[in-house]
Amino acid sequence: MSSLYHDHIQQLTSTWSTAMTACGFDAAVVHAGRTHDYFQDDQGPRFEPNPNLTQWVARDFIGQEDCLALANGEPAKLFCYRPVDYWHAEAPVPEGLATDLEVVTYASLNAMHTALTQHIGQSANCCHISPEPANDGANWATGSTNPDALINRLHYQRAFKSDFEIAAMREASRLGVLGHQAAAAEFANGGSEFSIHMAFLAASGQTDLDVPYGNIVAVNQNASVLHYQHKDRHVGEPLLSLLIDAGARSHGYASDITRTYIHPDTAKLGSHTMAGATFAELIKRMDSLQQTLVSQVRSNLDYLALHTTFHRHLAQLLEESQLISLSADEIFSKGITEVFCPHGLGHLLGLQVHDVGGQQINADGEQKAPPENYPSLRMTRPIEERMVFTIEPGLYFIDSLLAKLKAHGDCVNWDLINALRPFGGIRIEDNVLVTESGCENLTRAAFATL
Ligand SMILES: [Mn+2]
Repeated sequence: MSSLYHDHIQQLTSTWSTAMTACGFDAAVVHAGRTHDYFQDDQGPRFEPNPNLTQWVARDFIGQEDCLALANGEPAKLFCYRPVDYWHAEAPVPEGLATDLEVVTYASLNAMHTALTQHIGQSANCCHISPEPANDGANWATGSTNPDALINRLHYQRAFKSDFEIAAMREASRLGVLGHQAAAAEFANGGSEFSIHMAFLAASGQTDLDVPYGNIVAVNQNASVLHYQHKDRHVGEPLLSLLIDAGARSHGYASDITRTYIHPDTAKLGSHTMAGATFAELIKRMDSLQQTLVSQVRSNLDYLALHTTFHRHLAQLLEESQLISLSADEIFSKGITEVFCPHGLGHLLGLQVHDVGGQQINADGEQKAPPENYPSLRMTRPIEERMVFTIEPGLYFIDSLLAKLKAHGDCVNWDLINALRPFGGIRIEDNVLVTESGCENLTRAAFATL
């Protein structure tokens, strides 16, 4: 990992230099940001450092507000604020890393800013990238703050992963899959959303503060809520289905994985047996549909085209499963598939779970909005080598959206839809790396080896 990290730093140095030069800067100060307490409280949310800094140095190592990096054409120099602190333990240096950056620690912010100011003094035009307002009183904060031209270039480049980043994302996938396997076993065992969540955390080696996004652990009809956030302590009766969307992190890089299961006992439940068999079949069909879409991923393909292909396949599934008694072409052209899946096919993945730049079509910052009928699509730019993104088709029975189908009259099989509502919905989500010849499915590779 350390030689990959070395190469990553070399590439990052070059990418940042090119971007800074293009925008007329010869240096940039990157600020981790600060923690902010809750209203009238001395407690606050977890500290989430500026990802522009995390790209240089592993998130666990930053660990602390107010760290800074100076990028000026050489490997960034890291200024670490490490006050004498008997309340907290010092952030650990991640194994095999942090040797390629010059790291200097300071016990006081004043001393750190003085040293930084001296370094900046050698630059003619320095900007800074910080989550904090420009006028926060820090004496290093001179020049432009978060200049659009530079941020656009950096965000655009973030989509192309270095070998180090890919290795980190493979590890994040492995950890996430360990969690998913334990969660599936806990569900089969009759666990509640809460105990499934805890099983995921334990097996993936994470606390609730480590996960890249809040776990979605949705049993039965809760799976119809796209970002369902609760963790019910009670076991739903009867236990029918589980949709779990949960990931892990390695060196700050995320995995984002979703699986849907039917409970093995559903077949024994008189009233839900028929619908259970149909739902199990729909899961199988969605899983194979998802793999068909992944197999089409290659550079130069438009992600929007793949999203549209998904809706065509979904229309076919709605016809063949007799949920809608129209031809697949009619289902597609009437926009009926959007009722069953209102979210986009996927998004860029990296330091942030919905990583930046998905709708940015060039380094200058030009944006491509999603089409009107797919407003939630986060990824509109063409697919290119070294991108990592998700492919996550869904099929849900969402009451508020199903109500729109009333306008379509007789073609809707309400008996079947009503029987399937208690199962919530289906989402199958993998993380895909675009390669020279096609793509590599990081998630399925991890499932296959564990
Ligand atoms: Mn996702």
